Amino acid sequence: MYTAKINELLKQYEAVISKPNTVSEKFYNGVYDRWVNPVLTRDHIPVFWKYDMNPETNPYSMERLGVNATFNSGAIYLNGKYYLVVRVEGNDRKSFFAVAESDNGTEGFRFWDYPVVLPDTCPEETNVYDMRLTQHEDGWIYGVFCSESKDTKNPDLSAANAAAGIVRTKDLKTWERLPNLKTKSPQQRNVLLHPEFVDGKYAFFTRPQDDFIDTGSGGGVGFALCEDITNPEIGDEIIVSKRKYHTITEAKNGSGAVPIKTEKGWIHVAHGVRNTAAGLRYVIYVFATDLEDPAKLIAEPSGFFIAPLGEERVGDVSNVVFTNGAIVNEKNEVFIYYASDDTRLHVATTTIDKLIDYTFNTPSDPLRSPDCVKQRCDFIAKNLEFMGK
Ligand code: BGC
Ligand code: BMA
Repeated sequence: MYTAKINELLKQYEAVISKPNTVSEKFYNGVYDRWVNPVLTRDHIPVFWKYDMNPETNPYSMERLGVNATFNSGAIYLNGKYYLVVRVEGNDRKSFFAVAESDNGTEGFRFWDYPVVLPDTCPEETNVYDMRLTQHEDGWIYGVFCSESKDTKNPDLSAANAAAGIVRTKDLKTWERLPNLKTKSPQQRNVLLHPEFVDGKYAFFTRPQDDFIDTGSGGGVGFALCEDITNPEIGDEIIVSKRKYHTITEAKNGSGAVPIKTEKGWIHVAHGVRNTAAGLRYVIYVFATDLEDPAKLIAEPSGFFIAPLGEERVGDVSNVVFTNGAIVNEKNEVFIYYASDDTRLHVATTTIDKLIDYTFNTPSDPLRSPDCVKQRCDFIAKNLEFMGK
């Protein structure tokens, strides 16, 4: 019924999906494990999304609608299964969302037959990406994502506007679209909904920015409350995790995964960006906020948590790791889904205990070389004493 080539592609696809994954032995830091294989690549895209399967209309077994990349994914754990809402990018550069499901979170991710079909409510919207999935205490699962539109007032062809799009669902199948979040800042990216009410209100972590690319006066990861989620609007944003000179967040930073609740505080796995002669370098960092006041910073370990390593360094947008999803299962195992280079998706695994230890016992950034040397010398001195030298 299929051509020999299509049969071969179907076999190759099954081989990719059923390939076992293992913890990498090349990498160790005691904080988290890296895994050998990416959990999702463009080879995980079903053959029938790309090829016309019918030999009569596709005698050459030719790809008709290619897929370029599978990356920045929202993540959620439901009924013992691991679900990702993946950013899939077609060869046409447009992104869309698709659900992939796995039994154990580190391998076997398989896309559902159809991508997510969002209600098409914004005629000017050109691209959507980077959904954060929040299991909210109001009973809904919210997806907050970047809704990108052409800036028609600016003659520059690349001028665009970024806003926070909001959808909600109960089953990842039927999605209700709410209006885009209204904020005082001209643009927004990397917005997510906090899982709990704060002072009886919905709470958003934001990333105010003056321009589409440059954050400008936007000082970092922001926070604001919202009265009505069906008519979502926020007032002034408090800056929770600041952008700082000569750190990993100098150019930009932004929320990543939905905050993880622990006995010591909310742990945020976010991203920081610095500029280099080779372009922007994106790394993942961690900070924590207060359980009572989720806008209050209580810990910020120095430096990056995950930086692009080895093969992760090269892709469509090289020197980038980015996260917008993590899962904690009932064994308190933590799965951090991070993409490299806007190309493929990986997983790093750790536990809540280790994440707490990392977050609260890693020293903070002294911000100046002389103070960093002092920090390291004190550290060495303690060790040498312990070592009896
Ligand atoms: C891309 C995003 C990118 C953003 C800012 C968008 O057009 O789709 O991946 O983060 O531009 O560079
Ligand atoms: C951004 C993000 C991501 C992307 C990154 C690197 O601003 O929102 O979509 O991974 O740039 O291109």
